[in-house]
Amino acid sequence: MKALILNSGLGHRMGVLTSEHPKCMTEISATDTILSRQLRLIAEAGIKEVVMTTGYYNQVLERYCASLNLPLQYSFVVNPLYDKTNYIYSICCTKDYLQDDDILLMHGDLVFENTVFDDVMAFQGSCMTVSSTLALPEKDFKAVLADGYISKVGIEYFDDAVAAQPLYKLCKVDWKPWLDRIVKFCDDGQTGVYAENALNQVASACHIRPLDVGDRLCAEIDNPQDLEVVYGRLHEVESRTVYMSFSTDIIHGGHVAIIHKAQRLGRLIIGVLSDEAIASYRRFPIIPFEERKALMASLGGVYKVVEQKTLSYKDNLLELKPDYVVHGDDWREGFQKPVRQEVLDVLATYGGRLVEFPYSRDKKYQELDKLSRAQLAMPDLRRGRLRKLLNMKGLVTAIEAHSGITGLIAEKTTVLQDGKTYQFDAMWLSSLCDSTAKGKPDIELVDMTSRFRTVDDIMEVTTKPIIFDGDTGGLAEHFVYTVRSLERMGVSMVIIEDKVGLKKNSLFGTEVPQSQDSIENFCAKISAGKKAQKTPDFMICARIESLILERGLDDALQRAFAYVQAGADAIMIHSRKADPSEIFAFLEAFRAKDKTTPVVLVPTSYGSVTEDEFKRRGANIVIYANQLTRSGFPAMQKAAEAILAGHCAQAADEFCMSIKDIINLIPEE
Ligand code: SPV
Ligand code: MG
Repeated sequence: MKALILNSGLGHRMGVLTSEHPKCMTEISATDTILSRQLRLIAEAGIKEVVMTTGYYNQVLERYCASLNLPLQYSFVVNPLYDKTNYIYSICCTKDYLQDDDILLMHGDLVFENTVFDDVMAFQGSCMTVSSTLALPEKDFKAVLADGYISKVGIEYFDDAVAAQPLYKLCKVDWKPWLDRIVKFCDDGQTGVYAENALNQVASACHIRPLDVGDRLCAEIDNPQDLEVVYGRLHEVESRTVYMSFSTDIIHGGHVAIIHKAQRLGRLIIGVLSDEAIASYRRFPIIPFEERKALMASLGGVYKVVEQKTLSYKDNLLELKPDYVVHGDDWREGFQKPVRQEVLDVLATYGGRLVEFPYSRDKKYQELDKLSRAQLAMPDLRRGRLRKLLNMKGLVTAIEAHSGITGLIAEKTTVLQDGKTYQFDAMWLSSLCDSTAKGKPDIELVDMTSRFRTVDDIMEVTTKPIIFDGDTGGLAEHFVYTVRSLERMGVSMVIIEDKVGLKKNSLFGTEVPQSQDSIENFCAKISAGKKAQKTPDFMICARIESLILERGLDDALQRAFAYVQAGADAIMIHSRKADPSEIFAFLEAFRAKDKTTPVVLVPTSYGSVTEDEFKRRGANIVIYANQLTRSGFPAMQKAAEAILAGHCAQAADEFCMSIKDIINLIPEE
C-alpha cells in the first residue's frame, strides 16, 4: 500500500500562517505539525512509500519531510499548475506512481485521531471516513450513501447525506476506475473541479463504503478558526489516559500487541498487580513486584506505572479516573466477570469507557504459562516459597491434602469476595488424613515411604508449598534422614510434635494414654534436624502438646522458648478446646517475649475464630487440618447407601458430578 498526500494547495485562508511554508507544516500541538502527525501514523502502520503532491514551497516541504527522519520513502510530485488547478490535476500528475497498488488517500490539511486512522487501516475493503453524528457542514464534503456504499461525494449534497472527510483507503480494483476517470477529466481540460466529481461518475465501480468515525476527531484545517478548534481537540485527545492491569511476569507478543492498541487511545497507565494479589488469584509470581514494575516501566510509550493492590480495579480507577480501561475480552465470562462488572460500574460514574480486544489464545502463550507453573513446582523454587509468603502476607493459610485430587482442590480453589480473591497459600500433609485415606489409624503406622509417596503424588500436580506433618519425627537418628528427604523433595516445612511412645491423634487428648517428650530430648531432635538440612529455606516447626495433655500454659511457654533456642524455625501450639482462650493466652505471652518466630495454629476445635483475629493476635500460619477428608467421605457414604437402598446406579446420581465433569476436571497435559 502507498500513501498519497495532497499538498499542492496554496492555503490562502490560513493568512500569515502559510506565508513561509505550505499549510501542512502548520503546528497543531507542541510536538507536531499536520504533516508530521500524518506521516508518523503512516510510518507506524508499516506503510513504506509516500507519494506527495506539491507545488507551492515544494523544496521547503521536501527538506522538512527529510528532517523528520521517518522510515518512509517519498516521491514528491510537483503540480506545475498548482495555482491554477484543483487537486484533481495534482492526482493526475501522480498517475505513474499509483498504478497497481492499494492507496491511502488523504488531504494534506486533515487531522485525525489515532483510532480513526487505525480503523481506516483495519477496514476490510475500500472506505471513506464519514460522521453520522456531525451536523452537515455548509461548505465541506458530504457523502450520499446507497445500499451501504458511497454513491456521491461533494459539497452540494444535502439530502440523504452525511458529513464526510477526505480520508480514503482504496483497494487497487476500486481505485483504478476512479484514477482512470480523473485522468480523463484532466485530458478533457476539467482541472478546476474536485477529484470527487470524477468519482461520482464511476462510484458504482469503486465499491467504497462509509466508515463512521462518529464524534472522533477527523477534521480539515482551512483557516485559523479551524486550527484553534483542532488544536484544542487534539490536546484533549492526547491528554486522555488509558488504564491496563497486568499480573504477568513474562511479556510476550500478545501483551505487546494489546499494549500497542491501548497506547493508540491515550497515555498508557499500567497497574501492576501486587505479589499478594497475584498469589491469591493465580499463582505465585516468579518475578517479584519491583522487578515486574520496572519491566513495565521500561516498555516504550508507557506513561506511568502504579501498583494495583487487589484484583479489583476500583481504588485505582477512582484515583486515576482514566478515560479508558483496556482488557482482553476473555473476562466477559468466568471468574473475572464480577471484576469486569465493577469496572463498568466505576467507569459509568465519571463517563469512562471500557475497550475490549479479542483475547489471544495462542498456544505458545499457554505453553509459557504452563512452563511457569512447572518451574514453580520444582523443588528448589517451591521449598522457599513458604518463607516468602510469610514475609509477604504475615498470615498464611494451609488446607489439608492427602492425594493428587485433594492437592488440586487446595491448589485451585478460589473465591472472589468484595473485589478481593482468596486462595489457600499452602497444603498440609496431615498424618490423620493420609492415614484415614488408607483406612489406617493415625498412630505412625503409615510408614515414611508411603507418606513420601503421597507427597510425590501431590507435588506432581500442584505448585503450592507443602507443610508436612512429621508426627513425632521418630528417633532423632531417623529424623535427620526424614529432614533431608523432605527437603530434597521440595517440602517447605516439617512439623514434629513433642510426644514419645505410641503416638495417638491429639484430638483424643487425655482420653488415651499419650506421653510428652522431655524438653531436652525434643530439643536434641530439633537441633539434629536443623544440622541435617542443606538449604536455608527448609523449616522445622516444633509442635507443643502441653495444652492437649493438660500440662498448662507455663509448660507450653517454657517449651516454646526452649524449642526456639534449639533452632526451631516456628512453633505450633495445639489445643482441643472449643474455647480459644488458652490459645490466645499462649499467643499473648509468647509474643511478649518473641516477636518474630512464626506461630502455627490448627483451629479444628476452636473453629469459629477468623483468620483476621488470629493475625491480630500474632499467629502466622493457620492450618485447616482435616476439612477435605471430613467433607469428602460422608458424601461417598451417602452415594453408597443410596445405591444399596435404590438397587440401581441412578439412585446415587443426585450426589454425583456428571461423568463429563469428572473427565474434564483434570485436563490432560
Ligand atoms: C493431623 O492433621 O494429622 C494433625 C492435626 O496432626 S490433629 O489431627 O489436630 O492432631
Ligand atoms: Mg498428625
